[in-house]
Amino acid sequence: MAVPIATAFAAAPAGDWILWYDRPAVKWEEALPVGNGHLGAMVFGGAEKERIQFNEHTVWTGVPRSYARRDAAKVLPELRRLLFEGKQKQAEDLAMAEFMGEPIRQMAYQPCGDLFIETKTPAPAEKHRRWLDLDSATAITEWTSGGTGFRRETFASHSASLIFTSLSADKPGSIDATIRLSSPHKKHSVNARAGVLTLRGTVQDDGVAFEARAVVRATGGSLREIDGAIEISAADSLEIRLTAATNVQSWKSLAADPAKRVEETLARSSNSSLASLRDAHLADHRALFRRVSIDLGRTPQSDAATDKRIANFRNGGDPHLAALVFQYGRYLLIGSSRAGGQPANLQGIWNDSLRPPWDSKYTCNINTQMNYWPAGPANLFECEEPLFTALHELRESGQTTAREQYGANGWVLHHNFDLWRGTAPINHSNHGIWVTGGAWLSLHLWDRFLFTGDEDFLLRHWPVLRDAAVFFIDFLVEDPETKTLISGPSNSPEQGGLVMGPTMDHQIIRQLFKATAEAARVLGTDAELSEKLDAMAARIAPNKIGRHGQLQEWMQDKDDPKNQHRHVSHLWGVYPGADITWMDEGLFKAARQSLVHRGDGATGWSMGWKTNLWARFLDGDRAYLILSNLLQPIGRTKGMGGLYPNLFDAHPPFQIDGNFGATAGIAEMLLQSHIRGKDGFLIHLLPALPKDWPDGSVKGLRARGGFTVDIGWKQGVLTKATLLPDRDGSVQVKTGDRIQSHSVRKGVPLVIEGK
Ligand code: FUC
Repeated sequence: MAVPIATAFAAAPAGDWILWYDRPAVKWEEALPVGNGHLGAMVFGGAEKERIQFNEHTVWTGVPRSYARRDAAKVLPELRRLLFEGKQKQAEDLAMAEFMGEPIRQMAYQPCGDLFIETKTPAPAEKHRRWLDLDSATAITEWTSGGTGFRRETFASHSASLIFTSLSADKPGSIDATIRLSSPHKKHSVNARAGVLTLRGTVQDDGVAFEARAVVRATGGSLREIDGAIEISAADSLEIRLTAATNVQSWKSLAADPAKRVEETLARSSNSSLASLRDAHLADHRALFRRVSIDLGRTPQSDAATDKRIANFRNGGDPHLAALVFQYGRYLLIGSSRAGGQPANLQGIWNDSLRPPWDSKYTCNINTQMNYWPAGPANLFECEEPLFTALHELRESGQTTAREQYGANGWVLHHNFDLWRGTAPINHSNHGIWVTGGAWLSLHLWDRFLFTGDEDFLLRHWPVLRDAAVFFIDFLVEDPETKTLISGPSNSPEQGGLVMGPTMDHQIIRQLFKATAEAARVLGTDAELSEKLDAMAARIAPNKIGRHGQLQEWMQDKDDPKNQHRHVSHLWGVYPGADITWMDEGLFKAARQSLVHRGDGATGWSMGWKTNLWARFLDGDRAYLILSNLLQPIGRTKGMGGLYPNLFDAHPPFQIDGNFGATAGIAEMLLQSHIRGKDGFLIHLLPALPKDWPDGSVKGLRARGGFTVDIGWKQGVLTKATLLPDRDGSVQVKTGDRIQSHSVRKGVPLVIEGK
């Protein structure tokens, strides 16, 4: 039942996509994120004291290096022999001694600095309110003091590569402020000269060096430098332009000059007014953000402060919060992953800790992949570019690992990478030796091609896909018992220890082989390779149903129905893969049974995955149940994820993959396009609509086969859908139980009328 909420400050800021609060952030997870793919910032939104904690995407510990262990391949036959003989512990010990990467841990993403603005106000702040507007990608703080109204705005411009903060008041001459830069890194210095604050620092002596500059401009009043800070007196308004850069030239070199980079960036827009830069920022951001709109209904609850909405969500009556979370995931991807920058890491681009959880790096046995799940369906293709660039670098680094550690051709990536593109197995042999990280990520390239049909794109990335597959030609071995081809040594992330033949590996490698063979045919290249891959794909160990009616996670029928481990790796074939679909009743039922066994709770990202899985199982209410677990305030259920006040997803602690998993999950509940029929892709409209969203619409989702899709529904039933094809071809459309084939023409909308 819907419960009315009392809000301390009744007036919600105007706009559909607003996160808002009636008090400043105290904890980092209450602050509001802005980002441009190169720089990220967390805006605390205090009145007298503002803190803008910022990151630059290449500030990491460590130096360029290879992690591959030379000649490790010599112990590979012994590892396999031990595992085939059931001597897992011995194999893990041997691998710890002679097979793991060097060093055995990868490096960590780091904070860069903090911008502090202290504003002297005549009286204590009143009517304080702060918010983040996703549509303008701007964080705003307003308050009044002694009868004067103040407003601060912060946005991260991708076009100008800067973070802008402005402060204005509704009475002239009211701004008295002190501005400082600082950094949590021990080795740093700050100076203030000619209205510019310069922060210089190093992460470690021989490693990453960074520089940040804040250019301060005041209208009216006066400006002076004191003790490494800038003081503004009696100004009408104030503007700060912040940027940062490092000496990281590439994953292989520290030869760049941070000061030069920062100067060049600032010079590019020094003659542009804040208003024109804001216009450019809005145009850039909205070109991506506004591609998709969603309406799940709006109620009075939707006007409450965001932290109160999270607390109330379980009581029902606020479907708009799910829509907000959907758009927030899109916003976060735009903020943390833009061409030319690093891919979104475990915290996107936002991190304030020198020792972040899991180093805030790239865990790729689920997490990095999940970050990019929304890119296709939620129409943010460009945002995946940084990942694709990284794949080329990983290919290069992963070739060394493949050769040294497996005596194999092609490239391999285990369960993590970092700025230095480490690809070797790390942490511990019982889960670090997992060979399909690169294979899975390479399938993102193929999936992009399925969405767009762009052959130039496929050709550009062909070496990555090809060499990912080539590795497994050398790596797979024949299982003495079943005579099928199996993967190993490897692991079903992150449980069960080192094994031969985890199901997930087989699903991924089978799909990789088929995709690579098909890509070769599309490109008219490597005919021999594609034949070989097809033949080998048919010999890979098949999915198996076990004694509890479950899909087996391993070669042996040893699944424990009480096991509620967060990873649901063997369901990869259901989502994000398409190895198992509703068209294959037996395996589909077994996979569903496995998901029932795993339960509805778990970490944030695990619930993100399960939302997508229940959508693929065509169970909208169960998908919604998981989503509501994900949308609860963090800490309500012990050991489970949830949301922080700023809607960041909690593993816990903060890990951004759950945000992206939720966005992808909501898209997957409304539209699916992973099945390929004889007449092109099968586009399934409203495959898993929950009863909590009886009326609604979504516009601008993308479907494989090259369609932009708008869908409207009432009382749980499709009213109308429009599919706009970007090429000629054919498509099958499924609504309810009905499937119809259509031929389509580029640019000519296909309209599907509902009841
Ligand atoms: C994987 C997961 C953990 C965590 C880490 C970053 O190792 O098993 O739960 O998300 O990545």
